[in-house]
Amino acid sequence: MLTSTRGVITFDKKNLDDRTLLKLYKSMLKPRLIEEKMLILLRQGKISKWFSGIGQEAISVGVTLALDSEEYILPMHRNLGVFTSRNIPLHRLFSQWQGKANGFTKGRDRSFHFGTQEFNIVGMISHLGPQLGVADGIALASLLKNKNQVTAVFTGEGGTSEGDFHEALNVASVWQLPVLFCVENNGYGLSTPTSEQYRCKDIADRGKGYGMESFILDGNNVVEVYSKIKKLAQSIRKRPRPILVEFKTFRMRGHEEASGTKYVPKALMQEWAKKDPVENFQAYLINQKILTEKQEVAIKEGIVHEINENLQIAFDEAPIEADLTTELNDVYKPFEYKDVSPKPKTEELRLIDAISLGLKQSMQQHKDLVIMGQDIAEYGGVFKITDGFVKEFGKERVRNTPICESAIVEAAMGLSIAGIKSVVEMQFADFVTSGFNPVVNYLAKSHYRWNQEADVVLRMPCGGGVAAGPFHSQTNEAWFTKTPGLKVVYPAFPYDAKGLLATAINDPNPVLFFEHKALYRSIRQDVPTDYYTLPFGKAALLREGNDVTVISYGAGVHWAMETLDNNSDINADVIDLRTLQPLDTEAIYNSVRKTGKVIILQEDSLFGGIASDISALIMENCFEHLDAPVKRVASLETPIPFINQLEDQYIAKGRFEETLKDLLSY
Ligand SMILES: Cc1ncc(C[n+]2csc(CCOP(=O)(O)OP(=O)(O)O)c2C)c(N)n1
Ligand SMILES: [Mg+2]
Repeated sequence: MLTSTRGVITFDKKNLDDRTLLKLYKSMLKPRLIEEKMLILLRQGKISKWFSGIGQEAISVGVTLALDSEEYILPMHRNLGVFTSRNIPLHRLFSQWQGKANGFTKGRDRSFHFGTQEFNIVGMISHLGPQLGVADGIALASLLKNKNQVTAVFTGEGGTSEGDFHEALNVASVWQLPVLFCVENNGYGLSTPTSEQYRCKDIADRGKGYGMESFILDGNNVVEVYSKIKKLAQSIRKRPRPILVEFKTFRMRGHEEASGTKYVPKALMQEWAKKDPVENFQAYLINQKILTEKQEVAIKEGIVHEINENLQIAFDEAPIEADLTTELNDVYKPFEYKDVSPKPKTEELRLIDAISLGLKQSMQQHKDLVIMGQDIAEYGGVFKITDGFVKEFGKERVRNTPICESAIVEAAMGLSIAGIKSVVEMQFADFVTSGFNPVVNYLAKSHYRWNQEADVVLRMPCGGGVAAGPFHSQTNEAWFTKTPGLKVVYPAFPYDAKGLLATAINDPNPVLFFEHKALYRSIRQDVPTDYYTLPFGKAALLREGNDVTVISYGAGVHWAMETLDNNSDINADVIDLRTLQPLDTEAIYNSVRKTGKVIILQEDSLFGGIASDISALIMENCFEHLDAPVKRVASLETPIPFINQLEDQYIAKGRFEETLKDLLSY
């Protein structure tokens, strides 16, 4: 109902000209009218779900128009106005919501869960908070490339309770990143009112708590939003730093349309209805004679026409056909492996030195590669892998991080969005749990969802045998091998580690690179001194024999070799997998078809580990060649204990020899 001429919001247009004011108005009207149409289509069963931003348009529109179009915006589910203000052709939005090919996700993700580099928009994932850290990464890229750009990221007040919010604010503040944190406080998070969400007066206060400036704006006043954000953005471009803005507003409809608003007090709804951002601004423009009733009708008709025309295009578009090859091919970004052969000159290196040298040479190869991690700069990392790196590459590229695993993984994603490769050192692989969500949901799914690579390597110092207890000894590769979209590398030797790390960094996909702590200083090998690469998905056949196939990776490879050294009568093929995803199934099958017996040795506890999947694959693909059941040897189904005698009992190593002999006597 856009006919009222009396408003309750006071607009102070300051030096804004009429053209700008009209643009603000039209830009708010468009998402409003699209939404009104969507509500009709929803009732007709033509779209499946709708998250309404009615009543909050001034925020999306004001912020978007205040920024330059090359500046990234990371919107939420109520920010249709961000998309329309960036002038995305409407039929593409409609196709997106109908799961069609002209959308942005090939039908793979719904509603506003998409990004588009073409329009510098990075949409949310359902988990709400992660994009706050992603914004940090994009802003860091802006800083490193001296672009003087602002990155704006949105969250609801509900999302501010998530750890991601706090980590992202902290990192942005410590690193003085040019991020505009936009909190839309609309009174509710699903059915939860603010009184049950947080206990400070204003969320803006939280910005202060993290050492950044913060402001409170009337989120229903588009002139206030636009003018203030424009000023803040200019200021941030000049002097990069994060700023938090809390927009006071209200959610006028249900969380999503099906869930209703029964729990919202009527009086509150009525009070906020009077503050409708579109109606109030329209009344103001008409009162000020900036907009005539006739113009208003024409503007509205124009937008309705555009909506209908574009809807028709989207409805006419053929539905997506499920194509298996396309689906499987899009999980990873295609990567053309470039072989750099090792040169003859070698030096004897421990595993730790090989990784350190490999990382250093990749820093030299990729001039903008950034590494991030706790204590990795001057201190050199807890294992000293990055010792001396700051001196050679500087603190901009070798970044100490606060203890914020989530935000740092997210920041790495943001760097990738902005075209910068990164390596993140988990201090211990165990601590990846604190950044688990962005790894398995953001990095892993990004290319499949919207064609955006996550060019990130996570270094994972892992493994037992070091008497370090349940939280410094785990080997948690199975959490990641089961997640499509991630690659998993697990070398057992210095030579492999160096070449595979180079490839992991060259590969634009997210790679988890496992480094066994017990091997760091115990395994030595002659390693080519210069830079070289090794391919993923190629296992190493370490020994050849016809009695049995032994399959392992990481420390397990060394346990198996030791056992075979002590049993020279056993002739075994020994396969070191080297990478678990991709997995060299050909090497496995070829060997099993030859020997007919196979034992898989894994350091992790048994159930759900990769040994189980390898066993299943062998059963399915080599059944006729098997002379005995496939054997798995793994650690106990307990957490990994601290004291040596318990750890020795826990670890698979002690059970390998006996099981191998059982198998051979089958
Ligand atoms: C990690 C996570 N927990 C819960 C949800 C379910 N959920 C989706 S939106 C939402 C409410 C969000 O509230 P707020 O951040 O205030 O945004 P608003 O919907 O009010 O715009 C909830 C609980 C989710 N998507 N992700
Ligand atoms: Mg909310």
